[in-house]
Amino acid sequence: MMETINSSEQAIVLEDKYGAHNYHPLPVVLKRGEGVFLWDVEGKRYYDFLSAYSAVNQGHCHPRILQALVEQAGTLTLTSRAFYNDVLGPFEKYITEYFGFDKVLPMNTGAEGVETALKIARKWGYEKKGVEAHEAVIIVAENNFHGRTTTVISFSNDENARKNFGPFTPGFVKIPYDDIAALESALEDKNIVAFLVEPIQGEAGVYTPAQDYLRKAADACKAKNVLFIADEIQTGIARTGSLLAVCGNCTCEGHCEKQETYTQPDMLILGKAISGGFYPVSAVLADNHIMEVIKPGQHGSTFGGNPLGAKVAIAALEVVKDEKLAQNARKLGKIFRERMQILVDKYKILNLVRGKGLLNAVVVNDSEDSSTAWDMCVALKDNGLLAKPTHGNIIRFAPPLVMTEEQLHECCDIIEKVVKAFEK
Ligand code: IF1
Repeated sequence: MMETINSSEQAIVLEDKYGAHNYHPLPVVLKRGEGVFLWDVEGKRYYDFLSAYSAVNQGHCHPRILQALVEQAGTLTLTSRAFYNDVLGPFEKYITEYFGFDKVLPMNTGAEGVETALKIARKWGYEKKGVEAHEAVIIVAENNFHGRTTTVISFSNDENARKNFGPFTPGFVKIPYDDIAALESALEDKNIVAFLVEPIQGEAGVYTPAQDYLRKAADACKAKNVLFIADEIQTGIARTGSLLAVCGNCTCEGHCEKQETYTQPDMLILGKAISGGFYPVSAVLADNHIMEVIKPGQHGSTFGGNPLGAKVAIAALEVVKDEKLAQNARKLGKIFRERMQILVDKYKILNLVRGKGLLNAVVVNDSEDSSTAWDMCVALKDNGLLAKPTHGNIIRFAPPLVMTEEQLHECCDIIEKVVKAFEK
């Protein structure tokens, strides 16, 4: 029988006693979510400015996605891929047309999506590019975050994510982010099969590259017959003010402005908000000449492509288009950065604001190891807004994309009140 939680403190004690200590959460215990709001056990309401790391772009408990979940959950949840089901095919058609690719390989977590893309890239390298067996190399960016599996942390440079988890997977080379010359130099190696990159480095602190970086990177890869892989697990699904942070020719019916500097990746990795925070769904999309290297029995997972996740993902993606979330993210993101820039200019405690759409961060004017950013987030919590630092002195601000302009201004007022209180 599950213990009934009557206080936040009680929940924290249980997690501390019975749960692995693999996180250091902000001291708040949430019980309910709706749209941009969260409520704690005591009934206090908060604005959510993390969106479960951009997995709840559509807002908490979106009714349309909930309905899809409930209907399918009462019909058929899981068959495994040993058999067909009547939802996966329609989902695969819907998502490949939605993003403009021939095929999709459905998985569950983001890290599984990244691992899947790495395996496809290596196999493509051996079977299509003619790279020597076991010699394939994949280029990644310094300060990347692509998940927490052993292979993925093998190419991380975050010591906290790597320490004592070795031995690590070989076959990766790191280059500076947003540096085309470094990429072109690395591409000289004939064993390179792919370049895996985040269009904006989220966990590193919301680093937005030069406007033409992704286009030039894709062109450099193409020139060397190397796959350009975009990890849009955090930046995708309208978060940065367009359907994808990297792709300009998605089939979104003008949902987002097509810009010259964007380009279609060879492989696209999606996760998080692809299912609106209801159910783990990830996906790797690619055209036939790449995806055809995967033959029956060579890759998969028990839940990958299950009818429940597929139905939820269709509803979650429909909401993005029907509610024009990319356009709202673009509009509100601009207002947010303008409001934050006023604070940066006015208060010494803030160094800068950066981001795209509603994926933004402010850099606090204190050392990386100071507790200032954390303390500010605790103060924000006390004032009804939930956000969390990424690294050290950087606070990420990423509300659900369904926020209204009025709500955004109210949140900016809360942030200003806290920043002012921390001004020395
Ligand atoms: C945690 C942040 C971290 C991701 C990108 C793959 C994955 C993620 C670009 C893996 C996941 C999550 C993981 C979560 C905190 C959060 C995160 F960047 F979003 F803030 F850690 F860096 N590619 N990001 O952002 O997807 O396997 O988690 O579904 O691990 O603490 P996942």
